[in-house]
Amino acid sequence: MSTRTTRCNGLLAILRKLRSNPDKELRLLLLGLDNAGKTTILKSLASEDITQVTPTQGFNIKSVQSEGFKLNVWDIGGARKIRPYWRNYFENTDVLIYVVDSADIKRLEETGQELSELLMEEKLRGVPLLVYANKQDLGHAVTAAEIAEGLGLHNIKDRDWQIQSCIAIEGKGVKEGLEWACKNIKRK
Ligand code: G3D
Ligand code: MG
Repeated sequence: MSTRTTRCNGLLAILRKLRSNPDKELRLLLLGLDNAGKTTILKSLASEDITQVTPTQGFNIKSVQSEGFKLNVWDIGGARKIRPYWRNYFENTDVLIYVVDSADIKRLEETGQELSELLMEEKLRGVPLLVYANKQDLGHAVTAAEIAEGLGLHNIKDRDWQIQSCIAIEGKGVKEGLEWACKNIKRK
């Protein structure tokens, strides 16, 4: 367990070091379909560093706070009627992190549809997009390039985007994605 903790703390430390403006809180949205791997990524980021996790009642939105950071996490897909509520969490987002289960080809179209709807949100306009092609350890996973193709990422012209393959359960690739994210946060 202790090696895991060390690595985890390392990730937050990287974020702290890389953010362009130490005085400004960094706001990240961590989204994707259920089962994509968001909670696993969140855990590897945060470990015991997290000061506050607030589940928002009825909406399953988790707000996680750590020194200088705020992460909002929820499962997208389904429950159309609660969607307007999400917009409250879009404000001032620095990076949108979108997690895809690369081994779940059946839901690739669904996750792509959800992503394109997010990208049309006015409040998320121009916000850099990091896509994690997660679960690369699974034999039937498709590559990050195939995920990018399936999601139509190459058609995105209104923001910076990046696809990063990762294995969240092993912590592989997570850091590389965050490094990209930090470099691409816009100074406001
Ligand atoms: P979510 O928060 O997006 O819904 P979770 O997703 O983080 O809860 O992960 C869903 C399941 O996928 C979990 O399995 C988790 O262990 C698994 N998972 C996450 N990342 C990876 C990965 O990189 N590789 C593999 N093989 N599995 C992964 P359980 O069985 O706990 O539901
Ligand atoms: Mg979860």
